[in-house]
Amino acid sequence: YNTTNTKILLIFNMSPIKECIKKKKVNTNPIWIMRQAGRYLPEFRKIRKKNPDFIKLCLNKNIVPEITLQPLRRFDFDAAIIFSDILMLPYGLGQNVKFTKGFGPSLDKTSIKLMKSVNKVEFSKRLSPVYKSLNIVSKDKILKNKDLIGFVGAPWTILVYMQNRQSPKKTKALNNFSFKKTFTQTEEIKAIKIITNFLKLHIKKQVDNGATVIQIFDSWAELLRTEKTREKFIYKPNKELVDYTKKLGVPVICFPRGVENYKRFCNVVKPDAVSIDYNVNPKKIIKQINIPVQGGLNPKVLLSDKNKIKKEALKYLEIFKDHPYIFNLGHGILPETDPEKVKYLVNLVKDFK
Ligand code: 1CP
Repeated sequence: YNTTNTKILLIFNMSPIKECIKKKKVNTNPIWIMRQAGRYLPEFRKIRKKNPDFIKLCLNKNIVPEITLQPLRRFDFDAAIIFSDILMLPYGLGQNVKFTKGFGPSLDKTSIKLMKSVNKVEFSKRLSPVYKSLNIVSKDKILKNKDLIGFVGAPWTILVYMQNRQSPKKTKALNNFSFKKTFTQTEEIKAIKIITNFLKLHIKKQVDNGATVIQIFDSWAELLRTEKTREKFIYKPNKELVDYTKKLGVPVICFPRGVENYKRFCNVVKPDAVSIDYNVNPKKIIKQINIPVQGGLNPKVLLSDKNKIKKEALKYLEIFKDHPYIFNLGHGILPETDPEKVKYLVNLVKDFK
């Protein structure tokens, strides 16, 4: 083969998600689901029961590849997402993280001094099992013509967990999210810089070990209520990571959950695709942005009957009929979801013409 032939072959073999993101192809209807490897699957719960320490589980390269592939053994998803967590970053930066049932994450106290004391070699070493797991998964035949998604939390969301040391859900008062501050304003800027640099390393390591798409989760973008603070903590840091990932030659999807201004986010950050949350009006967004869109369907819909699932899923498929669209939910799948309903949804999406 000469290089031209090889290139043709590569284009021919492009995965459905890449055809959508890179070639802006419509009606290929790729699908994967946020938190697709997790508690709604009995085969996951069985493993989880025997592995009470969640961080340790994420660092177990003998188990993580199998958990990552569990959903693909059941459903015709177009991607696997590495079983890990956005909070592996604070862990890599020396801040211990614990998960308790019914409470969620608890993080030890950190400081700029502690964060500065960790170098890249140490960080990579602490997280090396994650990269090893990606490497193992990337070689699995089940991923033929499918993607392997690596991910990170965005700097703002990571900063929130590092300072608040628990979920902002737990510190919510009178409908206003409040969160604890560990850092002064000057320190916050320093912390964001350190976090961003290590997120780049974390992205690079995931790509080097076989991730073919990167998703950036800014799950707590909604905590910032002014454009001025969003510029500083949401748009700018996301853009830096998007630019970096693009340079690595890998498509990057952003999920700025609850960001008020998706249009502005896309114009400034320019991700290859944007994942929308369930509060976004799909009809409106399609008029505002011209990049490929992912997601939107409320995860609660999967708790209802098949007729309702069909109606709601078709709504998204119809609206995005002429727009590059990756089917997904508007947030993570709920643990109480019946896997049969997921099967029903996947078949519905795949059969949609
Ligand atoms: O108790 C358990 O069994 C652990 C539950 C669990 C799971 C299955 C947690 C704890 N994390 C995960 C896996 C996970 N987390 C994945 C795996 C890949 C997949 O199948 O999708 C991913 C992508 C994440 C990302 C993640 N973790 C986010 C971003 C997405 C989102 O939900 O907005 C966030 C915010 C976290 C933090 C986190 N980890 C776990 C919990 C319960 C939480 C949320 C805490 C909170 O409410 O703030």
